[in-house]
Amino acid sequence: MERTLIAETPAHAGEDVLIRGWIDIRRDHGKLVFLDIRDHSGKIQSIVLPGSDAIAAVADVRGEYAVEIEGLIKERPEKMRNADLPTGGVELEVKSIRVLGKPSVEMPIDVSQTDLGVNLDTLLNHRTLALRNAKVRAIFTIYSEVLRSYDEAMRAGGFVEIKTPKILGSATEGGANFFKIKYFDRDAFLAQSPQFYKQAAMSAFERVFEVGTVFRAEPHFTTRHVNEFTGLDAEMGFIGGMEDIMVELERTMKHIFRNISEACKTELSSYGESVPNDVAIPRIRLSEAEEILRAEYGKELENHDIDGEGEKMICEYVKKTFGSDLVFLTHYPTKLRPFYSMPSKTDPSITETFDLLFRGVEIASGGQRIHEADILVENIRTFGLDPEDFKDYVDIFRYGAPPHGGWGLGSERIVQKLLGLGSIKEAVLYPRDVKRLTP
Ligand code: AMO
Repeated sequence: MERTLIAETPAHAGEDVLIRGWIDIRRDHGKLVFLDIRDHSGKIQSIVLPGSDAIAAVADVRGEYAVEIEGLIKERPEKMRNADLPTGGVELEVKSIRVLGKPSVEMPIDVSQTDLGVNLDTLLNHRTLALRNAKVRAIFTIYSEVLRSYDEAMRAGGFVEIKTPKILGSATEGGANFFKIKYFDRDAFLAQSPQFYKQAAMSAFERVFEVGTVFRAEPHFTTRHVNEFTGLDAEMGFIGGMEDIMVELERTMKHIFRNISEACKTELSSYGESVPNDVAIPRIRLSEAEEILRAEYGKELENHDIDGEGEKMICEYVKKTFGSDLVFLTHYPTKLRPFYSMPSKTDPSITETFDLLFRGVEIASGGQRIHEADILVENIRTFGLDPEDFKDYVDIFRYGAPPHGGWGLGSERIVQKLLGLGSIKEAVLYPRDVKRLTP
């Protein structure tokens, strides 16, 4: 017999089917045995009757056994239907059951509970097993939809997908948060972003995007940093200014949220969350935000830089003033941005750059880049760096590059804030932090 997916069982009422899946929960009611079975498509209740041939085989079957079952799909009486399950109108009367794989150890956590109720360390130590829990799995169903929707939005906008090297001869984003690795007989660096390569690709394809691993040697423990994450990057040429980039990023975010609200209703509701509403994302200059923080919250910024607390406050202000869960902060000081950022024409002490904040946390940063080689070289020097170290990068702009810019968007932070997760690590399948390299 061919396998029937559990989601398709309602269409097979009155028929014998073969299903494969895990035992979600076993319940014994007198001589009756109830087994909830789940596969990748859904969940169904099955029943083993006392006189059936399967009753002996089911004797030692427990939760998380992988099984194959043949049985009869029966319509359930109206008053016994389970409205919470798409398959709640039917049940499977088990005729035979075969164990395909069984746990050989005591289960360290009970994944059948609605909420696992374990701390972050326990959750991550038992990550593979924890992923069998429906609520934990929901995070990654949504994550998968983020990736699919990003891809879809980018292609619809004429962006070409690229993959750029992650082993580099020099660090890209500057600062100290790079990983140095041994590369045969010399040193190499793990990519802190696809920045230089996406700009190089832009100079040929005009519009490119990348979904790629980003490595950051963040030595601290925070709720929003990991040492390895997946960046959703984009770069676009022939822009009139950074507004064009923000328009594109706003379009992309709205596409992602719209898809999630349609495709992931169950997952969102298991966290009691919904996607942001569709209002236009406000744009506020960082200098204005600084004023707002001072006036509304009595908060002073150090070096005109906004910290985590300031980001939370400004998001709260934007929510109550404009009804938006997202906000663009624009025109960051030159000193706070990488050397490739385009200085503003009217005031070179600020840049044509922005951050996108979502429910209190920065999820993206981007902006316009310097596209003239000589000005770039000068800026590299101003930043106290050696232009020789950036020769290949600067050369991109010696062959005629248009005004351009793009963004880097943190995929895991989108999901973290969307579901209100306490830590970004809950939204990373196997997170890496200072202490964690396993599982
Ligand atoms: P930036 O360094 O701001 O910009 O990174 C872009 C986005 O990546 C995410 N992010 C992180 N997520 C998890 N853990 C981390 N340690 C971490 N660090 C950053 C954030 C952030 O907004 N080249 C520029 C982008 C550009 O201008 O195109 C860059 O890398 O969501």
